[in-house]
Amino acid sequence: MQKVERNIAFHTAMSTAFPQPAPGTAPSPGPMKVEPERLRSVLGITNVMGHDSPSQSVRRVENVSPNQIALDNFAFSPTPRTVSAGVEVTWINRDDVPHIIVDTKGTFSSRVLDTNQQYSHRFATAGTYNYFCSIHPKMTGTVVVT
Ligand SMILES: [Cu+2]
Repeated sequence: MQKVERNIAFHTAMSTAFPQPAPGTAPSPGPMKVEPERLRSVLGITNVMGHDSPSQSVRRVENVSPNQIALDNFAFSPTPRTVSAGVEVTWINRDDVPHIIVDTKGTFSSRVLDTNQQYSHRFATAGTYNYFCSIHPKMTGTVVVT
C-alpha cells in the first residue's frame, strides 16, 4: 500500500518472512501455513524503483568532497569539518531556500546563497571557527583548522 501526504510517501508491504493473514480475516496475527507453491503470492516480495527529485525539499545528503560542506535540509554537513591551514572550504546550498553563512567572530560571511550557489573561504590560521546561518540562526556549524 502506498499513500502520499504532501511530500512524504508512506509505503507498507506484506511480511517478507512469514505470511500473515489479511487484516480483519483472522482471530489474531500470526504466521499462516500455506502450500510451498503458494508462498510467493502471500509474501511481500516486489521490485521498488526510486529517483531523486530536485523539487523535493527533503532529500538525502549528497556526498561532498573533502573541503566542501553541504547545506541540506537546514543543516550543515559535515560538521565539524576538519581541514589543514591554508585550505579553501566551499559551502554549497542544496536546499530550496536561501542561506547566509556567517562566522560568529565576524571574520567571514557569504552573500545570500540560493539553491546550488556556493561560497568559499580560505582558512589561513589554525583554530576552531563556529558559524551559523544568519537567516536561520539555529543552523550552526564548525570548521576546525589544524
Ligand atoms: Cu539558513
